[in-house]
Amino acid sequence: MENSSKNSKFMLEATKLAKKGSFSTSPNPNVGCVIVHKDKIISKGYHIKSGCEHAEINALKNFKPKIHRNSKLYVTLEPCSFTGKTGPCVNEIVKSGIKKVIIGTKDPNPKVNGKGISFLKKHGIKVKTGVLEKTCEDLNKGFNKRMIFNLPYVTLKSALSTNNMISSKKSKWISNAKSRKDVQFLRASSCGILTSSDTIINDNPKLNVRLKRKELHINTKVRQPIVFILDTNLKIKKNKYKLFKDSRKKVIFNRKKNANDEKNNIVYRKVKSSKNGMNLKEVLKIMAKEFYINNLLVEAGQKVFTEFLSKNLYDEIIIYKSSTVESKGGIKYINENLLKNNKKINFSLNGVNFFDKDIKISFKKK
Ligand code: AOF
Ligand code: ZN
Repeated sequence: MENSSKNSKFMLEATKLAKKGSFSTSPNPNVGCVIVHKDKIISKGYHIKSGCEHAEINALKNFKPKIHRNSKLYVTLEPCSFTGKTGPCVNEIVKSGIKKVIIGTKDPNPKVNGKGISFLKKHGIKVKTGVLEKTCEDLNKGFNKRMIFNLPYVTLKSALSTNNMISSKKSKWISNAKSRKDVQFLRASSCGILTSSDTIINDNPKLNVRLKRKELHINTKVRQPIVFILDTNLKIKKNKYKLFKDSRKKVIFNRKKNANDEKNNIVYRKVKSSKNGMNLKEVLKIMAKEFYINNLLVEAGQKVFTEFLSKNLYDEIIIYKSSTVESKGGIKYINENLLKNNKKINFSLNGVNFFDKDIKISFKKK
């Protein structure tokens, strides 16, 4: 096999390992690593959780004998070169005696961003970068967006009837049980969920992850996304809604006060507002800066959905389209009047899945 296809093959194994962290690593990135000797994988590692060891360190530790200098280390993300919650991986790689490191993509964290690569080279290690680069980059869309733009990666999710309505008079649900189970996985891979006071008042959602560890194939505790609520005038009466029955963190964006209700784990965060409401970009910036949100899932109604589209603040749209028709009293998922002459809206089809009679359609911003 040629060197380049060998490199891709081993990097692919490393990406599979990285994916195992998808439900637990945030705010850190998903990273996988394999160590190869004489074209065989001799050790594997991946990053599980912030504060725990990085992928490379796990792979180095998982191999007990002295590593041969001709072994190669494949890692999906540039090894780090600074001390955060853990020490710099580059030091351990140099100490291991390995002389060749193959990297998927550069770490966009300004504290690394090429410094890891330079350090390895300075210490006589041959470095190859850009192997399966796009796949490795896609492992960390949220982390990358936060590091580069100080904003979270935003996914808008909605369940629609055939005639594009989001509320149902007939039943509590528009989409079927399989689609709703899929949403559970979306929630499990999100660091935060954004909703509005109107959605809470109308639907009384739980917005939590109800999957078990086994279903997510993880050994760590199931992560519950932080709930962010847009409640401009603080109109929600908390004791009325299911969401406030659990103890996970909630952040209420509003235009009246900054406060910390420690007993109930609620943060009130005042946001710049105009007569049109709170500044959504500001809301996203706060999420990234103060709450380290990489991936944000938006589960709200027409007003919020339309606002994200019109302000061009989304990255992905996921629609679960059911076969039901809402004839009376439904609400359209977007306000078309507000989007009519908006030239910024430009997305392309990203994928389609079927859940019995429901269709999941995802779009990406172009
Ligand atoms: C790696 N391998 O597996 C990961 C890396 O606070 P710390 O010490 O965990 O450092 C977090 C930063 O390290 C994170 O922001 C990112 O730049 C890098 N993550 N690096 O070499 C890994 N998870
Ligand atoms: Zn590291």
